[in-house]
Amino acid sequence: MVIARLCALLLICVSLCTVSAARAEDGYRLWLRNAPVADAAQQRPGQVVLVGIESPTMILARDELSRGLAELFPGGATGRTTPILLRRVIGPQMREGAFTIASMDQGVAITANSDTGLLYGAFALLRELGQGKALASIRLDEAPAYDLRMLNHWDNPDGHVERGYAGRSIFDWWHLPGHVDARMTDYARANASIGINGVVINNVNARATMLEPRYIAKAKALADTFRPWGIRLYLSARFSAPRDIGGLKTADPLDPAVRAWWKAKADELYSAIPDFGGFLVKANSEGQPGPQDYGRSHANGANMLAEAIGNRGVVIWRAFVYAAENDEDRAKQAFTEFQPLDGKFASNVVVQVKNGPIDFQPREPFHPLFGAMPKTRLSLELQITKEYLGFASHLAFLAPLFEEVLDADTGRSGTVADTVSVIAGVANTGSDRNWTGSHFDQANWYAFGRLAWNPKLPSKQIASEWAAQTFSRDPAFLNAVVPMMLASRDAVVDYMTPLGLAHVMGTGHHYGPAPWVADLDRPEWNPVYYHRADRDGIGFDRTATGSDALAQYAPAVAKRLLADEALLLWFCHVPWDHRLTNGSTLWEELPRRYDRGVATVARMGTTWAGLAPYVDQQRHRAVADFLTIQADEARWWRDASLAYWSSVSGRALPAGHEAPAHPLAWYQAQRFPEAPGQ
Ligand code: BDP
Repeated sequence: MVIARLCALLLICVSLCTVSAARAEDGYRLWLRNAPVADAAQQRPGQVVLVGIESPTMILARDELSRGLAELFPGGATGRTTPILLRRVIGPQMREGAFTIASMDQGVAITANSDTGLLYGAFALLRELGQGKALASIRLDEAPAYDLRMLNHWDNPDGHVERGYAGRSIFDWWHLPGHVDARMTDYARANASIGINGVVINNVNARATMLEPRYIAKAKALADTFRPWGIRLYLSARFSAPRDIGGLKTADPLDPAVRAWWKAKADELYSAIPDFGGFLVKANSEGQPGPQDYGRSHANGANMLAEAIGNRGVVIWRAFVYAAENDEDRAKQAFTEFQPLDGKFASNVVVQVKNGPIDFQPREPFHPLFGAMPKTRLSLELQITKEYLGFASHLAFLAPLFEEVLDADTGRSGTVADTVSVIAGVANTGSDRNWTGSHFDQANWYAFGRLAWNPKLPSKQIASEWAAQTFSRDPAFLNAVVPMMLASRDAVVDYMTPLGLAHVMGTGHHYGPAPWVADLDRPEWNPVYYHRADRDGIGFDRTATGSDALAQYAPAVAKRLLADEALLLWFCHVPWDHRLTNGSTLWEELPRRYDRGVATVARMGTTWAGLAPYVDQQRHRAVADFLTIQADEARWWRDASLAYWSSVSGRALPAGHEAPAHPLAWYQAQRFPEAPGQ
């Protein structure tokens, strides 16, 4: 009887354990799962030994490594083991964060001349082992390509995340600073594991509240948590803060009282957060206040803040500007405004430029400012959150998009990657258990960090690293999932904005197709502004016969861009019968592209279904559900777009393409006031 009871108890325990093991695979651990390495023949890592003076960061590196190794090799360090040395050396000048990993007589040594170098080295070793590589074979010699690799959060103090598709803000503003959620440490750890070393914690559409003492105390609590992980905190600053919260009558950057106010504010910040990174500013853009409200230039505004910050940090000034009363092609305005200011910015100002000249579209040419401001430090701003690529439910691996812009030859001073000194990504994190709203969007956070560390990493390697650590390192799994990821962004381009189309998303929320919208106040808010489709043709003429935005690029580059059919309708207005290089007319090719996008998504669904044996049920199911949503929505995009192009061109769909499921009016009647992220 007693034995039977004991057995029953044991059974309950075992089943509880199994349930909790299954529950643990909810995505919270991101790519840091350290799933056990199967190969018992592997040389096992032994104890982790610190060589050098212990610092909080070095202790984190050691603990991280010890814990990670114990997870990867759960059998414990029995038999012959290899010690891991974390060696802090005084060595040749290396970029902060650089490290090497090599086998030595005493063991495998991670060597660096900075604390963060050791931390990054520790994570790198776990990353390599996590992909199933043998300890003895791991040799790395790495240095980050850029000093500043940062996330920009568009999080508001009320917890809402602008363009956030993963729940509420991860920052628990209300309970800070009294309570710092443990999640803040996990967040910092995840960032450190991929080399991110700066975070802007609030929205570029900033509230001045963030600069009030009450919020500075909250920011300080976060900065203290992030610091040992090598992460500095930055704030988005509202330009009118001296008026909004400072009691001044003006925010004119040349006014001595305004300058004194910012200087005092910077001092207040530095006394709370000694390593405060600096300000990020969106000025005179989309209704935000700025120096032009006082007839001053962007350089006047940026330099005033740069003076307040001094050599303690930087001012990151965004070039994302387009003005209400300006009828110049929106794609040209940032260049027109900023290029003449080259050489006029203080040395601690960084001008932050979005990857393309419009706004984070599925495909854009690179921004012409890259390479055109040689005397100014530039930051490349990428959007990790998928505002224009189907939110969290569409699987789109963004490394190929990021790679495309980083590798673009500016024709002036190398590639885009060569011309920038900072990389920033608009974060996709939120309060959802899996951090990013969908499991595959974790890959975009990961890819961003890896590319900011090394812009030359191929997308394929990044996909493989991520998938191996996040799901399974089985080659059969990787051989299927990596190509699926690599094709996913092009699929979105195909079913949303093929052949250079842009900004045809639903008004405000940017969810779903709405190329027909033509009734918004400002011309450039309307999709019709971007595609200019009518009975005769489609596309935005940005050649010399049109807005001549092409002339903002180096001549050889302009020629190349013009010849690129993937950007045809971005640069040219062409007749529907325009012949493409493959011999088809544009009208024949358009439906083919939409169909191709829809078909790729369907294949992704099939591929994923076949991968069930490699992935825990919970995550497999979640991804499968989203792929079904994506398949429906890809079809919706295709149908709505084709129905509309058909109506403006007055042409029937070419033979061989299925008719849209509904008449155009049905698509036009859809409303989504509750769509997230607005
Ligand atoms: C646009 C977003 C808007 C942002 C803006 C920006 O729709 O929410 O505030 O970019 O980058 O794409 O400032």
